[in-house]
Formats: sequence, C-alpha cells, structure tokens
Amino acid sequence: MTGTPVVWSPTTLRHDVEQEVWVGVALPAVEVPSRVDAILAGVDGRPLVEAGPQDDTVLREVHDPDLLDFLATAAGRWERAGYADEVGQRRVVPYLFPTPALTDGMPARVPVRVHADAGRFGYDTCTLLGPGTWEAARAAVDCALVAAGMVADGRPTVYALCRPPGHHATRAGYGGSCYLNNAAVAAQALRSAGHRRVAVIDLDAHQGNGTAQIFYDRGDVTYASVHVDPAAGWFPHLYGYADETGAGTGEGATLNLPLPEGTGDEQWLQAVRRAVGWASESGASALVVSLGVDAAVDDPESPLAVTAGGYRAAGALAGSTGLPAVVVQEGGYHLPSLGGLVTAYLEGHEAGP
Ligand code: SP5
Ligand code: ZN
Repeated sequence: MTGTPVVWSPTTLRHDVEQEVWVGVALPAVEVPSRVDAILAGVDGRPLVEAGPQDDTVLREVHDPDLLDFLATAAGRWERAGYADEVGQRRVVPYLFPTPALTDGMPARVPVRVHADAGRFGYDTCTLLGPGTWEAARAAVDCALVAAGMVADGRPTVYALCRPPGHHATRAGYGGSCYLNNAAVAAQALRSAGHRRVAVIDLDAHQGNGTAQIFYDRGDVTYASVHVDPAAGWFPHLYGYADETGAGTGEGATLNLPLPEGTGDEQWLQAVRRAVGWASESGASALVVSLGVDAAVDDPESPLAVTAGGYRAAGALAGSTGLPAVVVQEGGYHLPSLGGLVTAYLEGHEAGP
C-alpha cells in the first residue's frame, strides 16, 4: 500500500450527541460518527494505522487542567444528576455563562449543579457532551499524537483522521463541535520533538479560534487561516479578522485571511497560496494542516464554494513546500462528498514539491 498513512481510532466513533442546540432549538447534529466511515471509504488503499492511548504530557501543555477534568467527568455528573428523567436531556448543555456581564469583577463561586457549571467551559450551546465524548475526543488527540510522532520520525506526510474536530477548542474552553484541540496538540508535539518552528495552516471554512488563541502570543508556532469572513455573520463570530496578527513574542505570527460568502476556487486558492507562502517563509521546519473540508460548495455549514479540484490544488500548494506535515481532520459535513474531498486534498499533497 502506498500513499499517506491514515491514523484513526474506532474510539472516535463513541462521541454521538445526535443534536446541536442552536438559537434555542435542538437541531440534528452534523458532526456525526458516520463522518469517520465516509472518510475511511474515501482514503481507502492508504496504509491504516490504529492509534492506541498516548501520554498526556503534550495535551496538558496545550489545555488547562480544569477543562480536562470537566470534560472527563461531565457526562457522568449529568447522568447521576438525573436530567434524562427530569427534563429528557441526556447530554450536557450549558445554561449559564459566567461572562463579565454577570460577574463584573466580583468573585464568583463554582456552581454546584453541572448544568450551571458547564458554561465555565462550554462557550456555545451547540456543542453537546455525552457518554463517549471524552473517550472519543481523547482518542482524536491520540491520532494527532501518533501522526506527529510518525512525522517526527521522518515520515514526510501523515493524515490524522481526528473526530470530534478540534480547532475551536481554546486553552480552557470547548465549542464549535470541538472539545480538545488536535491540531494544537500536533503542533506542540512537533515542537517537543525538536522542530524549532511549526506552521499551522487552517483550511477549514471557519477560523480556528482555539488554535489561534493557544498560540497567539508565541512566535514558535505560527497560525495562518483561510475562512469565511466572521464580519459577514459566521462562526466563530468574535475572531478571524485580518487585524488579529498576534501579541508579544507572537506579534506577526498570526495571519487571518477572511473571504466573502460565495468565494469559489480561484479566490480561495489565491488566499491558500498566500497562507502557504507566508508559512514557508516563516522559517518553519514542519507543517500542521487543519484540513476542514467544509469550505466545499455542497457543505451545509458554510457559504464558501470550493470544489474537490480546489482542495486538490490546496494540497499541491502545501505539498510544494517540501516540509514534513501532519494533516489533521477538522470540519466537513456533507457525507456524500466528504471522503472524496479529503482524498482530493491528500492526492494533491502527495504530489510533493
Ligand atoms: C469544526 C467546525 O467546522 N465547526 C463549525 C461549527 C460551527 N457551528 C456554528 C453554529 C451551527 C449552526 N448550525 C445551524 C445550521 C442551520 N442552517
Ligand atoms: Zn468548520
């Protein structure tokens, strides 16, 4: 078997929350376990590697320990508190958000009930958490770690089939269908393995506010993202503007390239070319690609109009750098085209410099 190795874990299928609560209404979830089957079918023929449990060290460098504790225990707390019988909700849904509008600098207690506590970590209502969520999110991190380890050991390109996705997970928060930041973990793992500078290139339709935040004040991990303009009303709403360029030692190490609704291959690839050029000129010796394929024309979650050919060309641009790369799965929700889009990207990337 030839081609990019695909690192996956069957444990990632255990996250199945069925719903997302949006504007107060429970809608069918789009980030579903069958995404994994669709992608596996698409990438068929490449060597499959099953990720087993990995060490926590890098995960704890990227995330706040309180977030990790909450994610690991919340489903059990919810189950024991009896919300399924009481109100018919089997999954953790945040209810109260301790923003400055509520606390205004006054000391705030930790709410005793989990439905009131979830808003300390969950920053939107869409990202439900149930039995299996922690195990799956942790397994997705394991996929990213195994892929990063293979690249650190000399494999040129490895694809991590991470699910749930990760790039909206901040240091201390979860949201946007993301719980643990797989791409940030991969970047940090490459740093620990000796790469002095790592460049993250985020192709998901939505700006990866979690990854951007985690590395915002660092110069050793650069972040470039091509995404639908948050100013046009799109997630993550607060971040992804062009004037966010980093802070402190990270000043100039963040590049946001927001695009108008309806953007197709030509303009999207122009931005991808800029992001890839900027990343390779940064002096990075390794890449992490946050491969969301929800910029695709048929995707239900974004207004961008990229084709499979566009993703193939984006892969070719990243591959042309000749840099070793961990490609991490992010979003992409149109099940009939999902596998083909991921494969198109990988074929482009595999062509190399
Ligand atoms: C990883 C990733 O792609 N996350 C994107 C999360 C964006 N979710 C924002 C809110 C979803 C609202 N969905 C309702 C669609 C109605 N047309
Ligand atoms: Zn997305």
